[in-house]
Amino acid sequence: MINVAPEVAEALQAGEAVVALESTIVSHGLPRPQNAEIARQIEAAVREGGAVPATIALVDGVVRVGLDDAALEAIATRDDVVKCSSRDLPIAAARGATGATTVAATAHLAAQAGIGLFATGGLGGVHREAADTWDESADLVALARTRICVVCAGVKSILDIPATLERLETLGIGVAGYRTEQFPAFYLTDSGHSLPWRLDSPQEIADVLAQREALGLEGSALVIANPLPEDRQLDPALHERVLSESLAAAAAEGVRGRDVTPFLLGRFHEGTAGESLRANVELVLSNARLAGEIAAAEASARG
Ligand code: PSU
Ligand code: MN
Repeated sequence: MINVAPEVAEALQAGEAVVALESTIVSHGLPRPQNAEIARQIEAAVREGGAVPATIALVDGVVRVGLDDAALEAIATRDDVVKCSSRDLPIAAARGATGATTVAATAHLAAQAGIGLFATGGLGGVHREAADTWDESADLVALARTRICVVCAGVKSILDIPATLERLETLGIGVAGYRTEQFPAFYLTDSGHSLPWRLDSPQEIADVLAQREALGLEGSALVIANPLPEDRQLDPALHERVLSESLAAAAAEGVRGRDVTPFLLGRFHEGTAGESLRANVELVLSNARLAGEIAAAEASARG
């Protein structure tokens, strides 16, 4: 039921480096019409890192691991693309729907296909009103039970970051900063929260992944938090202003469930005159390249 693109299947067969990419960021996280071109740039960044990209999505009811140009274009432009978390996949597939996969769904499908590395922008997590709404992303529980290493710029700054860090700890999900002790906040370099571990090279991360297998802990994810350099982050004052306006708008309009994250990201793209988009693209490209490098380091260790 999972259709793996020939280039991806060959690389996996040969033990070569492969990196999974999610598609919700393309369909719901990035504005049109730039999203299709950015999706291609993300794939190119994985190749620069030394790996084969495998963007994952549901196309007309079939899970595709590795998209051709037509499928990527469909995800970026079609109006009937459903945001699919893990729980949505069987229903959407049975209906023949076209769906974009979130971090939760992509991590699951990547692991099913035998892919160990995954790059995205920012993970989902605990929302700021979670004490009242119980809104916590399914990304967290999915990562607690999936053999994957995900490279991201932390969790989205629209979230309750300290609560999310606590949940990552409770769920047994490893978190390490890449060349930093500070947890990034997506658009921002530093969330103000420190991390228990720092890793400084793709090789060091590959060593950790080998130990995860050796210790029988491969059933859970390792999160590599890769921040934007400080001079490339979104201006923190602008961030603060747009964030409070966006949260107020979401509350006023009664936005709920899976619409919350796309709504807030969309407000950012509109409210920062392109600055949040610039930062978002830069951080995703950086994560994709690093994930490619880690996958390549793992592949060369396999021989
Ligand atoms: N990171 C981005 N852009 C996005 C997302 C993450 O840079 O659009 C998406 C991911 O697919 C993530 C989802 O899994 O948002 C989280 O949504 P929710 O909070 O509804 O679980
Ligand atoms: Mn939610």
